[in-house]
Amino acid sequence: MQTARTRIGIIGAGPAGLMLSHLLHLAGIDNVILENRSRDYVENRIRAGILEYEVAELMRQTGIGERMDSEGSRHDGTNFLVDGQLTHVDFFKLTGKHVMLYSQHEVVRDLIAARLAAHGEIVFEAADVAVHDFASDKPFITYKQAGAEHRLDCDIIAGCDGFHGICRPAFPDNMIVEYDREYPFGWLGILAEAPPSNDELIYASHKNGFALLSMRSPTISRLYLQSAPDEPIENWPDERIWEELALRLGHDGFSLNTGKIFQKGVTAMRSYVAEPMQTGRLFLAGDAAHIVPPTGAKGLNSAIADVAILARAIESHIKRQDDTALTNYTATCLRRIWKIERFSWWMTSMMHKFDDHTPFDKRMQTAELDYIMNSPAGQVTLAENYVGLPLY
Ligand code: RFL
Ligand code: PHB
Repeated sequence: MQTARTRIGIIGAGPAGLMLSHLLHLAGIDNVILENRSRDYVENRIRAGILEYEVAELMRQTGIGERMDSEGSRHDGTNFLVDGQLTHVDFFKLTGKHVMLYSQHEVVRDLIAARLAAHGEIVFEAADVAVHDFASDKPFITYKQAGAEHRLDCDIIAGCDGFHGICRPAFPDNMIVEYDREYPFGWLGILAEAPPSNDELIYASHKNGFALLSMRSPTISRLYLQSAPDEPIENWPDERIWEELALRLGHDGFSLNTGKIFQKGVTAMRSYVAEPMQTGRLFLAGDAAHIVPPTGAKGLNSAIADVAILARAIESHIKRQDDTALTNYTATCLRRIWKIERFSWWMTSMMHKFDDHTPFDKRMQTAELDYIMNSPAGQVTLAENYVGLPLY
């Protein structure tokens, strides 16, 4: 067994683990990341696209915003298409803030590059990662790499290992209360070699179901269609996808650019929160503790918000021997998280087709959309949440 020591052992090199490592490094706190996948895998995992205003600002302020500002694009608003009627919601006018369109895997690449340039340690392809003795003040992590067994001693373990990780299941039996909702639909997402058909996103509510037009670059479109949650991908040959996108996104003056589809996948939709997010010296952050349906574009952003809070709390513990913020970590995060859960659930409920809706439910949904799209107060509510609530 090879042994090593660090202050903070971080499990997972997704946005949460990498940003935590970066923030701790800037605060002068030694840390190591253990990731079970390869660097190539995490740098090419296609997921989110929208960064909230304060998340983008955090990237700029911590020296990793350069590529985001040159290769990403600033979006001052977004569009909602409801039964063929287009409404533009101007975030900048309503809130003074914008969002950035910049792929999650680019954020991951920037963070990995920054950590490695600063001689940070990321152990990729770490197998059988397990957490131990976190009820004491001497926790440790064991893992295997290239056949050799390792032990990493630390002061604190950060479980940034996503929804299917090992940290949440390591909590004592019956300690975690789970709040969960599964939606009766999924999103079929594609990447296509097609110039975006619009300069800003279009969220569409159509009688056939939801659709979303997004993009990754001037030549790549990212598009989504509401589908069954367990839809076999064979049910969706390319022609059917383009036909349905053209139908659901269609409106006056719009024409859908098509092209070669080079990535296709179905994502199930759920809302989930685990409480508490900490036990002893083990702290969860990001998808390890909570999941949202992607309609509000919040998953990546709330992972970053958690670790911004956790990094400050760890700094106060290590530099000032003040444990107040660490003790309050769950409560501080959950106040924000439940608002994000509410917004994501609300956007999902408002924009999707529900097969079990009664005629009354359907009219409630229509009235809500009509109100939000046509009331300045309704639009401010939407815009304020979409650009992001304050990080702290
Ligand atoms: P991640 O990104 O899942 O990273 C967890 C990392 O932990 C590793 N891991 C382990 N490592 C060691 N040992 C183990 N036993 C391990 N088990 C797991 C994993 O390999 C991985 O590298 O979680 P994190 O960091 O909390 O980040 C969360 C975000 O990835 C997620 O919330 C977003 O992608 C969600 N999401 C969106 N979020 C947004 O903010 N805006 C969006 O526009 C948006 N769109 C989306 C999305 C997610 C989607 N999918 C596919 C789920 C669109 C889609 C389609
Ligand atoms: C994306 O570009 O992948 C994207 C954008 C907005 C969302 C979800 C996903 O709400």
